[in-house]
Amino acid sequence: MTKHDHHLDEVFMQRALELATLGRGHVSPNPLVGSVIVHEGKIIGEGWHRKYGEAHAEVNAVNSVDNKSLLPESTVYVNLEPCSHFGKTPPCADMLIHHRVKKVVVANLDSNPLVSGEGVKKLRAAGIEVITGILDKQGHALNRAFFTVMNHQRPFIVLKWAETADGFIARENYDSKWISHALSRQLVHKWRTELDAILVGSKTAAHDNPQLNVRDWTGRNPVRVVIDRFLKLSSSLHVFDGSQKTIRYNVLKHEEHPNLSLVRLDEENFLAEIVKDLHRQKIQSVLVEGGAHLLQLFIDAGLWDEARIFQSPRSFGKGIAAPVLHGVQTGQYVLEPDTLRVVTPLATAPKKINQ
Ligand code: AOF
Ligand code: ZN
Repeated sequence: MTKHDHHLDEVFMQRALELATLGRGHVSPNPLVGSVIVHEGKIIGEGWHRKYGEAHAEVNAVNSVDNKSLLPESTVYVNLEPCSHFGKTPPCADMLIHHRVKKVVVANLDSNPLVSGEGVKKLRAAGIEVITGILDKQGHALNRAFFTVMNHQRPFIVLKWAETADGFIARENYDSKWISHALSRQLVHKWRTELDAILVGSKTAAHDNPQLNVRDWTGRNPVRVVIDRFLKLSSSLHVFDGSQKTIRYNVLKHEEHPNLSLVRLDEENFLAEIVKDLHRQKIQSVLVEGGAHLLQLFIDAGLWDEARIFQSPRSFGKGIAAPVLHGVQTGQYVLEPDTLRVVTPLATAPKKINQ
């Protein structure tokens, strides 16, 4: 392969990754997958996995090609290895073999144990040339929630908070309003449309009475998750209004109401039990929105994959200290007048919950 071919492979894979992002907020717990079909250097088809339970990316890309007789001379770019299993849909590898495509270029192997390498094997056995690893880092970053679930059997955990310039997350009376500014708050609403669940502790639920829904962006609401060990929170709080799916974790009882499940868990290792239960409920990603104590519990347990910290120019002088976290800063964004820092854990592998 020439340097020029390799560069073109990257260009088309970049497009496949771009298409994949269009599924964000609609395909969980499936991965984000995009596909581009190229004939003699020209894109003749594109597709992405649009909705959980519906067609996979490659199927949509092939269906978008007008002249199917070009497929045996075409290359299919797809950021995830074509599947080899019968799930909600038949195997994509079989479909590509059926159309006798010439070549398949993949970013990442699918770590779903039902697939893991079998898709590529199937294609090669049918005489189709397969290249893997093109833009694999970008592909892995895009699907980091999916890969976390597959490799660690737990959701991808994002911690989020806003702190003052002097390091406080709230005033002494727990008032945490007026730290971050409008643009930062709007971004949080976008994240709520992208992540499956949003989790808060009982103090935050009681003091802020948050709605934990999406208002300043367009998209679906996340599942609300509230920790309320002894069921002491008032049922009149916004989070229990039944307006969107909500889970209330406690140590006392199980109960089902429309849009509201009370889930009883063992008190021992409560946090790990919560994370395990979210995994059982097929929640692929969770945004932990506070408060300080709960965020620190997640940090101390090593149960986090990314922290998104807004730093405001405001100062409180005194109050409740922001969580303490050691990690690597992987991004910094200016959201006038705030700054957003993205931090990931120092350890390369996130901790796994003991089964
Ligand atoms: C692909 N292309 O676009 C996606 C794939 O239940 P199903 O049939 O939707 O299968 C889900 C699994 O298929 C998912 O866990 C992952 O392993 C793979 N996703 N594969 O070839 C796609 N979304
Ligand atoms: Zn598939």
